[in-house]
Amino acid sequence: MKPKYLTPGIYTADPSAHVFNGKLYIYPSHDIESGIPENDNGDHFDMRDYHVFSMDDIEGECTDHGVVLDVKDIPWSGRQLWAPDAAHKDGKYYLYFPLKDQNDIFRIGVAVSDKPEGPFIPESDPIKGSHSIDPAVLEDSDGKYYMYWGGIWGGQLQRYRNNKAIECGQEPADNEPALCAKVALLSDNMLEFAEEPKNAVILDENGEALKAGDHDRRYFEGPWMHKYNGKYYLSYSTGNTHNLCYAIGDNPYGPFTYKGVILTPVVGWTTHHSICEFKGKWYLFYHDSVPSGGKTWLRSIKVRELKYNDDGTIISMDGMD
Ligand code: FUB
Repeated sequence: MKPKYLTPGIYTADPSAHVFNGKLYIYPSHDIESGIPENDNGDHFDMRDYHVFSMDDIEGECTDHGVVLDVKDIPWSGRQLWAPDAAHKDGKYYLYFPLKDQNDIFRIGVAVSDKPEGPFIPESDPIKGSHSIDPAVLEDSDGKYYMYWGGIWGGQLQRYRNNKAIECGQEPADNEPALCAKVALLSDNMLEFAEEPKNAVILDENGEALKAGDHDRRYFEGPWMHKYNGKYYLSYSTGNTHNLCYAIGDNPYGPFTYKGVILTPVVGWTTHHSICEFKGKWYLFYHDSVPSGGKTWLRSIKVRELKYNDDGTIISMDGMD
């Protein structure tokens, strides 16, 4: 299939795709023209609500289920609803979302619904111990759920070491190990971390942790975890070098060994994705800024097929296609 835009008429980004009850659901950010000038802090991404979309068939219509959560209904809200994800357990659906609190610190919140298409009712507080952005939840084959998250610069990950806020708030020096995506087991009720978050370490071909100066390969933001043939694929954006990359591990915590680029840069600064199997084929959901004429903060979600080589590596794709 050719890459296809999914939501004409509404700007959407950061698509998290899942199959629930045989149907494909997409949980994206909802981009708006905020009027805030572009900066490295991402202030121009001042999103205020979420819509959910669904598809019966990948070639068919993408239905907009309307606003499912509004920033004004979140008790602890400050500003900026960034990239969400969703999970299903025991008949309930959980929408996980990054949002700045009233002190302008990104936390991760959760909202609950009886239906995959929402609406979602937010919890009164963010997840205890959460920080930074871009939650992505894996439902593992053994019934455990793991959250992956974290984003550098505007996503504030550089302000923490070992889950504690630090004074300097910089990325490590170029020759030091890079910052990592975080991973934590979720509690049985899906509303908390069941453990202290750990680093999802990415190793190079020599078994060394990727260095902070390795901007073409190091983790920046937008993690996604999927399983293929029993292996754990951690995929992510390299941020300022704009690649979507991946690394493979043997368990949900890693370490993960760097394997390559899934998608070369798209039009627009950010690149953010999810990977989902639907009706026997694998798909990459992502976004670019082509329909808005290149405006970084007005993105549009897309889908294209993703294919593996026989050895389990992913066939790299051109973001400009
Ligand atoms: O959409 C706002 C932010 O831009 C996301 O949280 C990042 O992953 C990047 O796509």
